[in-house]
Amino acid sequence: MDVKQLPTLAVLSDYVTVCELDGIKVVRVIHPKATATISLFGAHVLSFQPTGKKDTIWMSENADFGGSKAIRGGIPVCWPWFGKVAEPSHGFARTSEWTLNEHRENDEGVIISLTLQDSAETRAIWPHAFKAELLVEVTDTLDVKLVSTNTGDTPFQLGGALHTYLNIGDITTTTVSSLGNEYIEGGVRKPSAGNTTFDQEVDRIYPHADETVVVDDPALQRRLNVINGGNNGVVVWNPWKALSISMGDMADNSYETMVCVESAVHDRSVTLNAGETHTLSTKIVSC
Ligand code: TA6
Repeated sequence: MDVKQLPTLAVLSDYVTVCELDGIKVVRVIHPKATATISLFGAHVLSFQPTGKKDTIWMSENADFGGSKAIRGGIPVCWPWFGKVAEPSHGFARTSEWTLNEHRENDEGVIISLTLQDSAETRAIWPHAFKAELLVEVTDTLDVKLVSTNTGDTPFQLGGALHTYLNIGDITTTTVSSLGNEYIEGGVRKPSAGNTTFDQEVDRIYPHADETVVVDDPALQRRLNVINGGNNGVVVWNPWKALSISMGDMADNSYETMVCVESAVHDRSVTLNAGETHTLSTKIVSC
């Protein structure tokens, strides 16, 4: 996506504008350190490119930006749960309209804050009072923090994921490592050597991954360090060929250039008492 070509709706500062992309509003950051776009629909980071380097984030060429369906690619905010444990799958945050709360900037970069609060619509799906804030720091690295607060007076259980789609040169030569000695696949725990390569669909939760997970991508001649916090697992996903073909919003061969490395609370195991806050984070460093 050429972010510079998107039609401008409002200029907020030297580095930040609001633009239009099909049916959605997008915060666009063009800063000497990096460019990025973040959709208000879903608080979804759509793109991030450090200056002089290749795109860090993968976006499907067939992604739907109509504003009713979750966007394929970028960093979907799966919240307040991860996966299919309830409806909708991966929670309602990624298909909700968020509010642009604040933007701050200096020579080092830009911070964008987006918020979502409970409403009649969210309470019909999940009967809790909350505030969620997504803080996106755009500098020569991308730092995303999802801050969840219980604004009600009864506890709730929380899960979720920052479901990052990383842009890679070739899945068949990519290695993801520092993943710990075990993974969960289809509900079954299996031993792990701590790294994985790809020659078929991979959809795994690594509950003992290191804080920094490493993605080696010889085809693009780079390494991505993914530094996670507030999580109890790292999800690694590549849909491979058959699943890509079955998904209308992915091109048939697009699995070849993406891998998801997700900072996740995979099992709704965070208890948030009244007034408490939890932060889930991921930071991506391109080396
Ligand atoms: O994070 C991996 C996963 O949960 C997979 O099981 C796969 O279905 C993927 O997310 C995408 O989910 P989505 O609902 O966006 O199609």
